[in-house]
Amino acid sequence: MKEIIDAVSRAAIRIKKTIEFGDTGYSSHINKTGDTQLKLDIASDLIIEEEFSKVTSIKSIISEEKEEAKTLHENGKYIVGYDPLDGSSLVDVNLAVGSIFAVYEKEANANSIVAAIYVVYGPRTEMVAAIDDVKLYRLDENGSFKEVKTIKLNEKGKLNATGATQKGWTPYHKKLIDEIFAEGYRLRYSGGMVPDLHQILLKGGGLFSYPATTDTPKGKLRLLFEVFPFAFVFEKALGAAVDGKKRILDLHASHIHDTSPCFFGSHEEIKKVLNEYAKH
Ligand code: AHM
Ligand code: MG
Repeated sequence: MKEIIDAVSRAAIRIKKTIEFGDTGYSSHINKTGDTQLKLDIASDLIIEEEFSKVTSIKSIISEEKEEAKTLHENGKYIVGYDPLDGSSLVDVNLAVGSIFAVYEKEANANSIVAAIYVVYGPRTEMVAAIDDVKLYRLDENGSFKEVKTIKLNEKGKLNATGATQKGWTPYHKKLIDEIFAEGYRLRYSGGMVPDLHQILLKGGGLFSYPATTDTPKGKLRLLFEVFPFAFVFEKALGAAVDGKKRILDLHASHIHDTSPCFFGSHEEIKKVLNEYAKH
C-alpha cells in the first residue's frame, strides 16, 4: 500500500504544477459521463497513469476520464479507481479542487475496498489516506508530504453542504435540509466535493448531500471513483455514509460509471437522513 501512497504523492505534486501553470481550456473529447473534458482532466489522468505504471502491485486502473478499465500489471493485487481532477471546472474561478482514489482488492466494488486516498489542491496541498484510520498529510516546502494528524469526526457537526439543483429536490429532501438549517447549521458548499468533504472532516462534522433529483434520479456522483472512496474515509473517521436508505459500502456497482445519491457526515446528521428517508 505504501508504494501506492508514494505514487499518489508524486502524481499530486505534478498535478499541482499542471493546475497552477497549465492550459485551463476545453479539449474536443467527451467522457463517459457526457462532460466535455478539460485539458487539465486529461493531463491529470495521464500523470496518474504514468505514476501507477511504476507500481507493480497495481493490476488495473479505472478512471473517470477513461471509458474502460486498463490493465497495468497482470500479476498485481490491486485495482485503483480514481477521479484525476474532481471539480476541474472550478480551476477557472481559482477554487480548490482534488483527486480521489479508491484501492480495491479482487474486484472494483464496495465490498472489496481496502483504502481510499484524496488530495486537495487549495492554498496548501494536502493528502488524506484512509486505511485503518484516517491520516492528514501536508506538502512542505521541500516537496514531501508530512503527517499532520489523525482525522476523527465528532458525533455531531455544524456544517450543511447541500448539493444538486434545488428545484429537482423531493419535498422530503427539502424538509430534511430545512430542518437541519433551522437547528442552526451553516451552509458550506463550493461545488467541489473534495474541499467540501475535507471541510466537514476537519471541522469535526456536518452533512454533505447529493440527493436523487428529478433531473438526476440516480444522483450525479460516481460510485467507483467518488462515492465509495469517500464512504470509506467517513467510516474510518468514525462518521457514516448512506444513499438515503442503505449504507453506501453495502451497495453494488454494476457498471464502472454508475452513480448514486449520497450522504456523508457524522452520526447525528446521518441518523436524521435515515429517519426522514425511511418514511418515503
Ligand atoms: P466532476 O467530477 O465532473 O468535476 O463533478 C463532480 C462535482 C463534485 O465535486 C461536486 O460535489 C458536484 O460535482 C457538484 O455538482 P452540482 O454543481 O450539481 O452541485
Ligand atoms: Mg468527479
